[in-house]
Amino acid sequence: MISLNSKEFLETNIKDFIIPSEKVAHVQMGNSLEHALLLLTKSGYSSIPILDPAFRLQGLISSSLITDAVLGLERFEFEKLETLKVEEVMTREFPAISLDSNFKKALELLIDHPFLCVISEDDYFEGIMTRRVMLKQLKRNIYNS
Ligand code: 2BA
Repeated sequence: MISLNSKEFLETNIKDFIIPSEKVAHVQMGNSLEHALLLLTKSGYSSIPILDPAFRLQGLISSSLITDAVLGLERFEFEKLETLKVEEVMTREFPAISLDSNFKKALELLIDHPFLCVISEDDYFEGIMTRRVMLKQLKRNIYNS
């Protein structure tokens, strides 16, 4: 049966639907690109958060940012993987939402971003809201299943 209570759905708080920080693969400030690439490769994720020692969100690092950073004029300069740090290559251009956000805000941002970082007022990293979780909830709401 198809049912869609879009108002209620869009007003739902994201809090109960995030992947909590302890389950999110991440790297620390000061880690080398080699370490980040290893984690990205082994986890299978294409982009992951960078946190400082106080667990505050600082940026995102992805495999493509890393390969671009070590790309020289004629070849990949893989030796740079050891010397470059994640903070030299990370992006700060991504949206972050708070635990108070609702599905409407998350849905709009998830159109252009595969996941959203969820942070507290003092930038403490709470976890991520993924496209997969959003689509699952949307399907559930549409089909009532
Ligand atoms: P991607 O790594 O590009 O992954 C795209 C989709 O592929 C994921 O969508 C998921 O459905 C699947 N996938 C990729 N790697 C997976 C794995 N190791 N295990 C299970 N499924 C995997 P979403 O689940 O919506 O995730 C969206 C993005 O959120 C991912 O993009 C990744 O950048 C990030 N992400 C998701 N879960 C994460 C976690 N536990 N730690 C760190 N980053 C995570």
